[in-house]
Amino acid sequence: MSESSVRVQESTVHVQEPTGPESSTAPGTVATHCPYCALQCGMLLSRDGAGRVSVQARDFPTNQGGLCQKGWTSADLLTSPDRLTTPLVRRAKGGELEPATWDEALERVVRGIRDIQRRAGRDAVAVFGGGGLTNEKAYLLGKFARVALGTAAIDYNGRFCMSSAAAAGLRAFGLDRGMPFPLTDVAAADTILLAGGNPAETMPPFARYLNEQRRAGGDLVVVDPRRTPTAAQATLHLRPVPGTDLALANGLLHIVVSTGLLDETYVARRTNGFDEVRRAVAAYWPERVERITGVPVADQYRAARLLGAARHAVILTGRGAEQHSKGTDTASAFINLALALGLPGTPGSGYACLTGQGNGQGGREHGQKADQLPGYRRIDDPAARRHVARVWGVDPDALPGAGPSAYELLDALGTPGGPQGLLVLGSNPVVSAPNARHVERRLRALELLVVADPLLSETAALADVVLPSAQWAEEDGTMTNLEGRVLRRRRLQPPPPGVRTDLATLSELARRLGHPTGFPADPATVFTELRRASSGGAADYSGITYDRIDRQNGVFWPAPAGEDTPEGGAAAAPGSEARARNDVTGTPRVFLDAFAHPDGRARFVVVEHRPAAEEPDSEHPLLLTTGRIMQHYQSGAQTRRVPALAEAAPRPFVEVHPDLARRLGISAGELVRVVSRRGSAEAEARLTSAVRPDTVFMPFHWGGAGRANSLVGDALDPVSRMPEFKVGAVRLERI
Ligand SMILES: Nc1nc2c(c(=O)[nH]1)N[C@H]1C(S)=C(S)[C@@H](COP(=O)(O)OP(=O)(O)OC[C@H]3O[C@@H](n4cnc5c(=O)[nH]c(N)nc54)[C@H](O)[C@@H]3O)O[C@H]1N2
Ligand SMILES: Nc1nc2c(c(=O)[nH]1)N[C@H]1C(S)=C(S)[C@@H](COP(=O)(O)OP(=O)(O)OC[C@H]3O[C@@H](n4cnc5c(=O)[nH]c(N)nc54)[C@H](O)[C@@H]3O)O[C@H]1N2
Ligand code: SF4
Ligand SMILES: [Mo]
Repeated sequence: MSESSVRVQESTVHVQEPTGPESSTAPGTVATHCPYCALQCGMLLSRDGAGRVSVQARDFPTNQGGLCQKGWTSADLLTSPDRLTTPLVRRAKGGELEPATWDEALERVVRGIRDIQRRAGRDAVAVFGGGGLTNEKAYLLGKFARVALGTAAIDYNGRFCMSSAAAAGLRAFGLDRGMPFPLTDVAAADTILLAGGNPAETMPPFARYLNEQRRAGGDLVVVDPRRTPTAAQATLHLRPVPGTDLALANGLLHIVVSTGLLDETYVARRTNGFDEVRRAVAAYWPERVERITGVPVADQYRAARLLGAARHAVILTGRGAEQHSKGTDTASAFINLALALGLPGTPGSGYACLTGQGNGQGGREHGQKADQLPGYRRIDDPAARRHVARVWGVDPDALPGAGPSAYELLDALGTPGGPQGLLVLGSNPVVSAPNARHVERRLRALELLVVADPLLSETAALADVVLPSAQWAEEDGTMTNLEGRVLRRRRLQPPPPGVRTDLATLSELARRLGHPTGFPADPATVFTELRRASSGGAADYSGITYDRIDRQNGVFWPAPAGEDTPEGGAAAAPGSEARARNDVTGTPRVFLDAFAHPDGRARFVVVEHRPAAEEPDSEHPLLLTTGRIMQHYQSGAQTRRVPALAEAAPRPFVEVHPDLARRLGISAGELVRVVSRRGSAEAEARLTSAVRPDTVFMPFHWGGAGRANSLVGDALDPVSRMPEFKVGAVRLERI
């Protein structure tokens, strides 16, 4: 790794001399992956004689020997004094959580479930999962809900993450693999347009690829209202008003058409529906787009030219473009632009969404989403129900239908007719859900809240029963990273006494609910069943085995059975050119020959700009946007407990432009109150010209008084049901 390639994040990426292949790992050492984000950086975990666990970077294709600070401090949580080592039970409503035996805790859960379901029906018990769970856990959780509980009410935090891009990908391509090509293609592109992503902080080792790309003469266009560390490295930084990316993307497409940059051959050969889109974007002339977005006309032309002139170009979206009440349409607008330029399915080019959670991709494929069955099958598809019911040994008619989406599920908790019991596994919605004060009230209204977590998260603290879960270094399984590459998570050591793996917990709960078989606790057994259940589905894992993953540095889905050999080829189009260009690792590149719609073509979708659900007014004159900082992960339940990270980023803050601060009399470091129509949050004012003077930015990693989600509203995207995390109206008050 040369010195300049770590320039952006010298302080944030820790590059080590890469270690050799995992076959050379010493006893007490395992080759695994980081527990946090979707980059799933390769790491070696070693335990010394005193039981201390150390982390070493491993040379894996996605991280090339780099880890961010979260990765290299990840083992600290294994021995954290905050770790739960015994179940906790609240024996009286309003009482305290007290230590209990597993038997007492599980009996309480089972009795609670039975009481509620007897009285209020099966759907009165709900499940809330997480995109950080292994494929095995996500699969078993979905089966547990549909078979052991028989409830339709299951959804997960991925709904808050990439659901808009997934919905847009499905409608355009007929398939949602967030990144339909390997990450290395991004680094090799002549031009990259990145809308609403800040990988310098959210995926630092990947941001090094972007540096390499520019060193090699490539161009990077970043679309972000803030001048982030990523934007600071861009050839061109477009700073739209939050919530206006759709208009910007339509405007870029307008320029592509008007300046002859359209790839007419590709559009004719590989797509449908362009004429309608061409007519629609005619209304997005550059001056109008400048009025809506604030992006100067000249910059719009420059961005379109950089994309249009590139031999290989990649368009990427992150949460900044997607987490809106028009997030699906916004992702569609960027996909339209990519299609007009002939990028998707062209080797070296493409459109991708940067999936965020550790198993954000796999987590959405195996059935913890309200409308899905394993293999990315639709729960309302009779053939899918028959297939999965056969694997599960149940009657297809006994499988519930689609349930409510994440926020709608949380919103209904404890209401008449809504769920009275909830099992949470792998999420901390008290901090991370929108309209969080309301969600907290709904959670408190439940008759039975059960949370399985390694730590007493803010959500676990409200529970009636808390079940201590094993951590990543204490379990085996698979994760599917942002590229659609299925990886092995390997166990270094058993969980501490008193702690169980989530699979063991689900297995035992199912047994006590009357299902002595069908819920194995062993990950390899679960994976074997998952392969069968996914077989023939869009996300086909049937040809993936733990061994094959080991041999091939991961396997990209789809990977149908019959190709389970090192010589096995791509699945997308057997015998085709695509097969030859893909290789032994499953299907690194989908869409090379055909898209997944029945006619093999991609679809343009007409999308129109519309205002955010909430616009500034005289009482709430500022825009609020929310997101992440490098040191903390998500709700912060984990990273706030890692000493080095807590020290580096100890408290909530709000970024305020110095001009705005001057106007309001706010000085640097002062505690201020941010007020929205839902409530308020207190945070330290951080003065920086990186934010627009009309916008403030808050990270969402803290609960309590500094909780950003106390401010966020309940507007949802009509297609994906994604909340509007990225734009709202607020005012600032001095305290
Ligand atoms: N350090 C860290 N890394 C993480 C995570 C974490 O919590 N912490 N979480 C992981 C997960 S689950 C995810 S989903 C990813 C998310 O990764 P990113 O998408 O990179 O993260 P965000 O900070 O949510 O949003 C990115 C940018 O969107 C910008 N933005 C805000 N509003 C708008 C808008 O209207 N338009 C545009 N174009 N941009 C806007 C923000 O200024 C921000 O810089 O990160 C993953 N990696
Ligand atoms: N305002 C605002 N809000 C947002 C966002 C935003 O940009 N702005 N981003 C949204 C996005 S993209 C996401 S992905 C969500 C994420 O939000 P959350 O779902 O709250 O994410 P985490 O903090 O990762 O929660 C994981 C919880 O599960 C526990 N856990 C970790 N691993 C395991 C495991 O293997 N088993 C079990 N049982 N528990 C485990 C952790 O200790 C933690 O308590 O937040 C969303 N909320
Ligand atoms: S970039 Fe993501 S996967 Fe890599 S070390 Fe950091 S948190 Fe872990
Ligand atoms: Mo996410």
